Amino acid sequence: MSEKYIPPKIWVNDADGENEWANINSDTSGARYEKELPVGEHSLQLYSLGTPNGQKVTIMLEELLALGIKEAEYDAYLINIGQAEQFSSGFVDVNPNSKIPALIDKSGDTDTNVFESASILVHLAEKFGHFLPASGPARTQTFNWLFWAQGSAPYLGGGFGHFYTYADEKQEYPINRFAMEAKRQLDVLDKQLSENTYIAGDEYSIADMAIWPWYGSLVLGRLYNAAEFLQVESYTNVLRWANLLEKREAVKRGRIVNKSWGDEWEQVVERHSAEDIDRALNKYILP
Ligand SMILES: N[C@@H](CCC(=O)N[C@@H](CS)C(=O)NCC(=O)O)C(=O)O
Repeated sequence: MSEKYIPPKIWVNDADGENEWANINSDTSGARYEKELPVGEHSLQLYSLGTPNGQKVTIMLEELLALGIKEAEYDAYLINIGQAEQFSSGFVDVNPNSKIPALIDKSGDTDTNVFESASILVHLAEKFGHFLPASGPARTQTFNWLFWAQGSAPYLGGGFGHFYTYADEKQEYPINRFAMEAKRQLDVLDKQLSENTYIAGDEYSIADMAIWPWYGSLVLGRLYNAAEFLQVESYTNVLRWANLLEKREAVKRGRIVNKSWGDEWEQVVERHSAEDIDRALNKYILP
């Protein structure tokens, strides 16, 4: 444990150290350099990375394509956040918050920039009329759980994941605090899924797509290598649901888009057509 920290009267940014993010994080926003984003041929242009927040959107796009909606074709470009690509002038024009995922919808008279993963999910759901009930209690339930995901996952990612996996030094206090919260959240989901097939009820929705990449991946042992630490096997309903979604073709496809790490078959660094994903999946070798 480091020596006792006493906050100074005024905070100053003296972040340094071995942590790879120390030189990327900053206390100011906005573009750090001039560079335009590439633009492909489809009307939906996605700028993202295959992290859970990125996967939400590519799963949704693949689900729409699986329904035969050709207008959901998209170009997905990689934004390497470790190389500060989220701070290019082009990316900041699409998302002033400099975080993936970000989308440009070019199908209208003027281009629409859409940022925040939940906003992108709602935009696509409303544009194509799928995965978000049009009205009534089912729509409210879907929003309840969609917003739950947006409010809760930062405690799992920025809280638990950061201190358990990424921080230079393992510290008991934050790991305890966020492990407690991550387990509480899993328990919330487990109770909800004990009475419902999907998160918001009987129907698969954008709430499932927002929650699965975080909590599904966690219980399937793919996130932070923390399955044993958090005893994820005790959340049997979350596991049942995570496996149910895992079997969906669109989930298999969407979760590997804009991924530049892992096994060869799960890396689709850029996606411009269905073949880009097919090619990667064909490299999958059964264990
Ligand atoms: N609330 C945002 C969170 C997005 C987010 O945190 N993205 C991370 C990657 S998962 C990012 O781009 N981080 C880069 C940075 O913080 O500089 C959303 O849901 O879209």
